[in-house]
Amino acid sequence: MITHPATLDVERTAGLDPEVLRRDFPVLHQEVHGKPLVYLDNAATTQKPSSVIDALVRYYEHDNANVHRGIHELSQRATNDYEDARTVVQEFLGAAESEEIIYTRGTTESINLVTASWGRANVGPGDEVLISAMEHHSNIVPWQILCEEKGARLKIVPINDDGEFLLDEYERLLSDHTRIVAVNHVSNALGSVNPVREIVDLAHERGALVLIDGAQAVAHMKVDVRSLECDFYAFSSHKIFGPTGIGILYGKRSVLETMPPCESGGDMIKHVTFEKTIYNDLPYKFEAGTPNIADAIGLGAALRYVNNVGLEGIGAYEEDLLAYATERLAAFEGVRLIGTAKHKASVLSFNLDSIHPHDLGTVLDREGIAVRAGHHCAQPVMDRFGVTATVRASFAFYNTRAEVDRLVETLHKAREIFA
Ligand code: 7TS
Repeated sequence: MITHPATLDVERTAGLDPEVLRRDFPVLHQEVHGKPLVYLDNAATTQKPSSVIDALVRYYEHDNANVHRGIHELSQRATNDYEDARTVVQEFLGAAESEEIIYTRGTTESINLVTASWGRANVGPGDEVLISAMEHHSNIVPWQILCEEKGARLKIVPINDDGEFLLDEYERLLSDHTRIVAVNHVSNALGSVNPVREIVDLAHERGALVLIDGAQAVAHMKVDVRSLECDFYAFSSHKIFGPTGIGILYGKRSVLETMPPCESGGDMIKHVTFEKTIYNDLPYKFEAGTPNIADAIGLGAALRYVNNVGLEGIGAYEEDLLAYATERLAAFEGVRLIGTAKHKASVLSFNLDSIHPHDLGTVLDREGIAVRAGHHCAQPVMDRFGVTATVRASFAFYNTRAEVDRLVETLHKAREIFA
């Protein structure tokens, strides 16, 4: 029985109206296999509003030039817009300075930058790196490679049966050998929201740094890196309504300044002779070569869009939608929810009877419903819950209860097909 309130608390959601906002997203208005598209794969990538698409078109139609080089008008416009976007990111994350914002290709590259630069310089034999049992592969493998190379130990903070980070176990695993803790803010496979503030405090007490993988957080909640006091924060533009191929590594200036460059070449230098190279200042020290100018500008447009909608309203609206979807699926015979943490954001992973998630995903697709089926690049999470894969519905503020209802109806159909 559904006990969820029939209407939304409009005050909490700051009047967020998904039907109005959907008009900003051209891709949502289409039929797939003859049915209206229901896009529930936002954890994989989000759709783009017209303002982001327009920013890309405008840049290529009017301003395209290389940055930090030319004195000509177009190069100056490109440089201004590229650097303006960096300031938008700085304000969005609450960072103290725009020099602490480094453009990367995405979360994966941001984490690899930290392991390759900070890691190589600071992790040695006998040192320890702590990650959690619910990390995406991109926050596991780079640390694994670093630890193998350096003779360091990778330690894993366990999670409970609801998919919650175990703070007391974490405290026990922290030691004077811990150099860095790397955890996600929100798990992409489970939706758990992790107690990052406490994680940072406990790590700092032991003199360890903290990297937060914010790939699944930034589109759903307000993040303030200064109040979190984390040393690094990484996210991808494409998961927050911006273009693919661009992302961010925030780093505290005091940490970034001690780090050697990662990639080298043009733009990251001040002066080059065959004898010696003087590196550029932050953030350029970490941005070798011609950057992804257009997509950085697109990311700026995406964050402006999100600011206009308002993250508080987005968070409250999505919390309501997730609670509604959770209630409907929990009441569905044969559904096993994977990830039932008390504090969750926008992700609903599940299995239905013994139907293979890929088969279920295919039935949903034939009804125009896009979900992800698989291990979600988090195989250790699948192992933890004794499954090889799940079906994952993941929400954005443009999703509606009516779409959740269509998901549930289609699951009934699937059950009949596979009975
Ligand atoms: N960290 C988390 C928590 C993620 O969810 C992802 C991508 C990444 C890192 C890597 O981000 P990228 O932009 O560099 O690829 N997660 C997913 C997902 O859940 N489905 O597709 C990609």
